[in-house]
Amino acid sequence: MRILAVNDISCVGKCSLTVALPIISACGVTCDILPTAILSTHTGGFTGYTFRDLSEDIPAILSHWKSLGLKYDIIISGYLGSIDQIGMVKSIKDDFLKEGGLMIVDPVMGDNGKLYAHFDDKYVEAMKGLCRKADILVPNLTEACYLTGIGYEQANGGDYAAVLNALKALCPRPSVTGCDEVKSGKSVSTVYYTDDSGKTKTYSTEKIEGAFHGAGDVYSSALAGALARGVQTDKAVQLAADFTTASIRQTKADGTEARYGLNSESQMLAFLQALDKAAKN
Ligand code: PXL
Repeated sequence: MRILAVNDISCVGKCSLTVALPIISACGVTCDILPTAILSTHTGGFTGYTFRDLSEDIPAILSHWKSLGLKYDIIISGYLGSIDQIGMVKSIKDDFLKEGGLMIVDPVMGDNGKLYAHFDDKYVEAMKGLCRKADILVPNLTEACYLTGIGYEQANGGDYAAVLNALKALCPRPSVTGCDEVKSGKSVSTVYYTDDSGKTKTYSTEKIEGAFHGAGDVYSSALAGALARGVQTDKAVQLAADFTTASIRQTKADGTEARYGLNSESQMLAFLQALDKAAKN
């Protein structure tokens, strides 16, 4: 099994490739990387960060890879620095995904109802085009709202199944993470997802108060690693959600500033043991 992770390198503030590479590799799966940009920190909660867009390097990297005949079982895309890069990822799927392979798109654009710095409505429109090429879509609630045109205030605490259904216009197997079941009075955070037969399902974990940066990256990386190990979607979602929640709990217990990312390292062994039990290969 070979995965390609297309995402940025934020040198500090664990997210993107500094999360995807260790988690996917620890799952026992080869993880090649295509960095989209290099930043001194990610853009959420820091000011004065550096940002080097790597778009100019990507065509030469890809043509070298073509000469090597590289093909991937899974391609997972995350933070893309520009609309041009969205176009590049679409052709990366066409050129490098094996027949029958999985394209996982994490449409990284925002959180807590707002777009991240550098993104606007034009970017959202372009991202919809990439989502149409995804086999599996893993937005958080904010991103799902931007992709469907459903207002965040309306969706938050409301009918999450409706948001998931609206995403099906873009991709056959969408999911939505970070759905807080506030109105039902339960203190849980739920993933709404589509199982292998196309049915809508949910999986809930303890809701831990606070906004934790990089949680989406931990979730999507663990999900990709578990799917690569042959785990069915239901179990892969559970493993990824449990690992993410355990990492958030650890971060809160450590008192680490949320912008520095999740302390998932100490939760990795338990995740891998659970994965090993569930995995077929
Ligand atoms: O984790 C999402 C993310 C990834 N990469 C960069 C970001 C963010 C969120 O702010 O800024 C560069």
